[in-house]
Amino acid sequence: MQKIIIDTDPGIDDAIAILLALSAKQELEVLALTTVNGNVGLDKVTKNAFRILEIAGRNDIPVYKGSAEPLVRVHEHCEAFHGDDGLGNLRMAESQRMPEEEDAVDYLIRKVREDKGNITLVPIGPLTNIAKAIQKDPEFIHNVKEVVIMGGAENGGNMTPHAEFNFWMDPEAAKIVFQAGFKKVTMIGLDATRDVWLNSDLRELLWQINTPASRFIHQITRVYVDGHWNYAKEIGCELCDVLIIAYLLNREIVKTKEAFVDVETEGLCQGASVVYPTFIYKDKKKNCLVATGADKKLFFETFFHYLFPGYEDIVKQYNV
Ligand SMILES: [Ca+2]
Repeated sequence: MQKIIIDTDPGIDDAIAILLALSAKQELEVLALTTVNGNVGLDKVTKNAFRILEIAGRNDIPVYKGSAEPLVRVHEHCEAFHGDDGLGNLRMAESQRMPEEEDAVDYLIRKVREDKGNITLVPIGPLTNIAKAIQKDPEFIHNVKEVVIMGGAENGGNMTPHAEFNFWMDPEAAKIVFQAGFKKVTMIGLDATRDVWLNSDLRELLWQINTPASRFIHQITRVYVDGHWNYAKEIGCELCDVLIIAYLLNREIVKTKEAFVDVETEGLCQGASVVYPTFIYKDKKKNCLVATGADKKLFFETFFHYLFPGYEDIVKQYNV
């Protein structure tokens, strides 16, 4: 059993990632969700965290509210991709639950100290909360077991030609995380998430499976598919954050290489992750594993196996 804290900005792909994590009851213990400004503002993402937990029937999981702004900059959000509410504009009823009183950064620091070396951090939004925890507690990096990040890209961004959204939102925070010295960091960025594409057949399958979770995923991805079409004239959508959870469930899904990663914070390439493969740049000391690609078939088999058991075999019939 892996103990994880998901640091998240839900977000359509965040929502699906959280549902997948909660469906793997034997493999993942989700200790809490910590929220961060990202796809939409902090109040919206925090409300969305509760909505997702409601859908999953997991109102026992605490939600800690984190950073409302990046460390040093101000950015616009991503409503064009995720809807005005950040969750596909379904006009769902709001949960009556409230976030815990403790701030997300203080919670992260406290929780990993109490359970030293046993907790994996799973940031699937901008890295603001994690960077603040590093700055606030010198022991923090030593208490964390592992950090598995959705963000960055070795080859090509999605906000600019070089920057991926989460790193672009808060490049200073991303830089701090890579320089911090965690025992184990894995950066799963666009080089791998591009491989996990929800096509029209699979999305239709979710509708036909007809459970609250499958219909929810079908419905929230409507706006997301529209965003991909408007942006790049592509049909379907990329399940970025979901790949990170799938990787925790089966490490074979993502191919990685050892690298030294730094993050550009200024100029034309701000928010870009600069990846030095250590087998080429021998003077650079490895500070993470970088994902180079994903096994799409294995990803979707894992996705359906946990979330919608019995349907993983049907996936094989469709041209994933
Ligand atoms: Ca996210």
